Amino acid sequence: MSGDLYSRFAQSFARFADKVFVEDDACNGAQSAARNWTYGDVEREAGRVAARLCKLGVAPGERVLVQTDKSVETLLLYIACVRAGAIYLPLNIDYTESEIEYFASDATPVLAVCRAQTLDLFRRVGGDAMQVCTLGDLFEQLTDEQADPVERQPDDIAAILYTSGTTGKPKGAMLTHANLVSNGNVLIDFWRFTPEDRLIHALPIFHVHGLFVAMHCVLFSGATMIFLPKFESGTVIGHMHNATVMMGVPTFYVRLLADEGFTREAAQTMRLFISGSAPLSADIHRAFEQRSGHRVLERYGMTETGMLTSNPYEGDRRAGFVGPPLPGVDLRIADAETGTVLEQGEVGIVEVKGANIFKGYWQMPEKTAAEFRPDGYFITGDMGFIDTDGSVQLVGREKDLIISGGLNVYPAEVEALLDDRPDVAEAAVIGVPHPDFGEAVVAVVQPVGDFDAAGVRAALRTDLAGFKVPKQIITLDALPRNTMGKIQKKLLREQYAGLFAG
Ligand code: MLC
Ligand code: AMP
Repeated sequence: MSGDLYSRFAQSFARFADKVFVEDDACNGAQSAARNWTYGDVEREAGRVAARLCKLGVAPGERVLVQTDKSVETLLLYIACVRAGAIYLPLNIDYTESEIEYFASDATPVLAVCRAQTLDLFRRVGGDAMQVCTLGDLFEQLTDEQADPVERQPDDIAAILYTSGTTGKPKGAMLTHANLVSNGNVLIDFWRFTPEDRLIHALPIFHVHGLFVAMHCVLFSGATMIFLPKFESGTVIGHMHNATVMMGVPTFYVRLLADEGFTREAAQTMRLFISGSAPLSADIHRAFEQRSGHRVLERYGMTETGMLTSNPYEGDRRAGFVGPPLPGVDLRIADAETGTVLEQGEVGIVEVKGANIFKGYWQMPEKTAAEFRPDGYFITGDMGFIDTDGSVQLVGREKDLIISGGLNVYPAEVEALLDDRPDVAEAAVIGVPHPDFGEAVVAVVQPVGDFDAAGVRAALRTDLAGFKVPKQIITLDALPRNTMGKIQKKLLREQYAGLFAG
């Protein structure tokens, strides 16, 4: 049997044909009304969508750019792309014209599928080589024709997910069929997924967490997914009595705790709460256990690597630790500068190797080479150590990166826009603790002349997705510098650590 991703999906389609795969809440104004989709329904619909993709000229290995709302149709489009052997390229719906323009020109997709309100924008940025249609139109044009699954090699690319960089433009992480199949298989085994599971899916589906970790765990194991348009604590709690697993970013857990409807009784049928994408504070971990009786299972991963470590299913789930490496993952700690492998207990950069590690960055061989050691280990940019029990603790990041509500913001991107402005002499963008988002983006600027912080935030919003726009802009007469003339961000982070406290 082929080792490609669709073949893995097809195993579930065959085994669980009459079982419900997706319970769609559909309160997001998507095309479909609320309904249940069996595995058989999803296979059949994906076959029709794949046939439409072929008619539109999408050939194996070509990119399909997708910026659509969370809906079952978007999920079907993903599965159809995999079936047609195309490369799926999802974008955050919050991305602006300039951001989309970059992705379209870098990835050269043959087809973009978008929302009605951005159709003109996509047509503008796409040029002649890219066909554009809305998700609604795509589904209206379906016929009864089915496309046969296209066989792909394990090393072929199944998806490209863009991640920003500390310098320069976002990079497209090429994820292969083997990457996604191997990580999914490991996770269903490690987290004990069965067809009886019912997962609350409240994450976006344009990131690794919602699209691959959550969705593949359900699809690979024959489980059922309660598909919600977004995280809203009341809705999630309302579904909990009928669910067994939830995956979320730490903000989900903070918001559940802030809702008094979240009680031990509400979580009675749940067997597992999983957190990742950003650090879950030990305080939240403990408060969650006290309230619900459940110890959250924290895991660690990246777009480029899929899931790397996990606290144990059985055994001690340690607050503040991300657990030992998952089966099949080699993880070591090295000196960030020299690459020398460090001893157990020493803090250094986390490096990883395994079948789940991506193939490289799309059309960026130099950047790819720079992020791998000669012996094949990928340099994550996260700092941490391995404890005596083999569990990893992350203590910081070597990369200048802010993670806000599970979304990555690279200060360099925001600083470049601020520095370009005539009313800004210089800017430093930092992450400061935030009770809801974990970290919040804050800009500290040295202004020139009249400075209107609200106006600057509004102007930034035209170029940046909302989550990247600083929650606050602070003005200073001069930014603190070290003797080398470098802005002391550490000092600024300390100085403004209490900005959102209380
Ligand atoms: C939205 N906003 C945010 C934000 N999300 N600001 C900072 N950080 C965020 N994460 C802004 C919006 O632009 C808007 O600003 C305002 O906050 C309210 O928007 P909203 O849409 O109502 O927000 P909300 O629905 O509350 O969303 C917050 C959230 C969401 C935390 C539920 O961001 C979310 O689902 N995050 C999960 C992201 C995720 O899946 N990460 C996984 C990456 S994969 P304004 O100014 O317009 O009002 C990965 C690998 C791994 O990291 O290991 O998993
Ligand atoms: P992304 O590029 O969006 O995939 O984000 C990956 C980054 O998220 C990692 O490099 C880590 O810095 C961070 N991350 C993911 N999971 C965790 C976790 N459990 N604890 C701390 N940081 C995490």
